[in-house]
Amino acid sequence: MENHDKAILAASARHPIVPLPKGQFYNYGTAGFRMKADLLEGISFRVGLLASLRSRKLNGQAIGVMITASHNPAADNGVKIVDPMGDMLEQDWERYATALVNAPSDDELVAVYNKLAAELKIDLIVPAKVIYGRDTRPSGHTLVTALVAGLAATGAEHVDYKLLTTPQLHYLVRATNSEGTPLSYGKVSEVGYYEKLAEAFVRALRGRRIDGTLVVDCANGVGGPKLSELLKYIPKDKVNFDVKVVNDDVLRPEVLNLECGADFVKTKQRAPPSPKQQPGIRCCSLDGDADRLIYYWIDPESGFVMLDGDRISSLAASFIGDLVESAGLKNDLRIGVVQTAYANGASTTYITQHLRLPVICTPTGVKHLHHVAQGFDIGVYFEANGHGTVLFSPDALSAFRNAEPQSPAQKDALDTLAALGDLINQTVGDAISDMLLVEVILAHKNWTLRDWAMTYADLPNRLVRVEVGDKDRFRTTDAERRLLHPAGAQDEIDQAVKKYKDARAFARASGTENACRVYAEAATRSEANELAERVAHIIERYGAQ
Ligand code: G16
Repeated sequence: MENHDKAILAASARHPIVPLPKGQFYNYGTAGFRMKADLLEGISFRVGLLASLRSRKLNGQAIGVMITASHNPAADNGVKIVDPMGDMLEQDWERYATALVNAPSDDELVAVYNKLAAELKIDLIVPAKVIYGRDTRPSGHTLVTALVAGLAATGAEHVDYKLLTTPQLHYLVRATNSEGTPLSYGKVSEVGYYEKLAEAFVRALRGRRIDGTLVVDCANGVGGPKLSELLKYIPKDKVNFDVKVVNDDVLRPEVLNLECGADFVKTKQRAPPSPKQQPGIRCCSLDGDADRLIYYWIDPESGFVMLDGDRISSLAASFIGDLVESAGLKNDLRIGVVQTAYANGASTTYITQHLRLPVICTPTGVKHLHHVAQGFDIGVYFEANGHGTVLFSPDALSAFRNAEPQSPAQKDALDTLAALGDLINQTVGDAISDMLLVEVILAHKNWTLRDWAMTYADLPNRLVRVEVGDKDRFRTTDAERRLLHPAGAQDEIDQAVKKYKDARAFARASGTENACRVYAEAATRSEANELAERVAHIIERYGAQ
């Protein structure tokens, strides 16, 4: 067995872990390790050790590491691991990551590393390969240096893809591991990603026109330059795609996600103040690492109107459901929708009663939704915050390609479905790919955003962030819809909800910030606001105990 002990000890001393107060631990959460960037150097080093182990355990398949804090403020950063098919790290391994990162000294770190290798029967001689990228946060440089030190100490081959959106890294991991196989996911390069999306976009449009200008707010994050790059690959002679990229300043780190981006739009329920948009213009916002997408426009009569992840989900499910029917595959393929507790009740009713599709609710975090969506032939999953995608099973993809069309209409539907299979990122929610999908659907339906918004009326809702001493005291059950701890809090929430018509509320600990989140919906806006405030006070009170 190869011994990495000396190299790990030496490198760990250069990238030490910051000790936490007694009784507190680092935790591999919803989106990996995410916190203030100055706590992350030692963690990034240790994630390098874990990624090497994971690659070796999987016979040298490439593992991805993404350095990003996505929608969080500029001072935060994060490190998360991507599995070989481009999906999130297998859940069991989150525990191993947590164990390595919390080892209290360099010696104990080496002991945990060797213990994991022995317990998991990992041959440390097998080659390991890790590929990585980062968003535009300046702290990313230090974290990459620490990560590389961890990879070098364990003798892992590593490839630096530099600045990437999170979904681009997921794409590259899958492309790397499928290269040269019949299931090749695309060329192993950033250019390969653009070429694949641009080609599938043209094919999916099938000559339809895209109306008007689309303004894309890029949260001053990595999505800005990457979207501008993608647009170069969309042939102007074939597609009239008029995109105005805004909030794409990646030179001033402090403006990242500041008063712009998908999280701002969703939580504040208003358009970014800058640049000011003209009424009627079709707009959308990405988040800091371009994995979330929210559409909106300023209506001359009703003001700001938002089309969030639930809307994208129901739009995609209805369009793909119709295509499957036209393609004559309705009885062969099971379509389902996956949501979280944040899904607007009106969207769930629309999907189950109008589209007549099954809906499954999971805890927050795309890793949960992704897993459940894989149980369908066509699994549509989106969080209300705009994070999601559509997964096609191998059977579905082969049916799109190989079914014998009985009419030109069937052929058209099959060809469109096959194009969607390439357009939609199959590894993870991808704001840029999802945006192209929405544009394709609107063009096919010849719809404006107003037509899209008319499909159902959202229940008024409100999201509130509540600062608490220790968010981990708040534990939930029933897909995060009910609090188990602290005792008594859920009873008080139930009492508050009873006071309002058609109301629902829940509270949960954030997986990405040290805070709790409260969601409330009710028959009117003022009632939704009032209920959210009441529940927030309950949480504040229990949080202070
Ligand atoms: C991450 C996850 C999302 C999840 C979000 C929840 O988003 O990838 O699936 O919805 O965290 O955050 P919280 O637990 O704080 O409510 P992102 O875009 O920040 O990576």
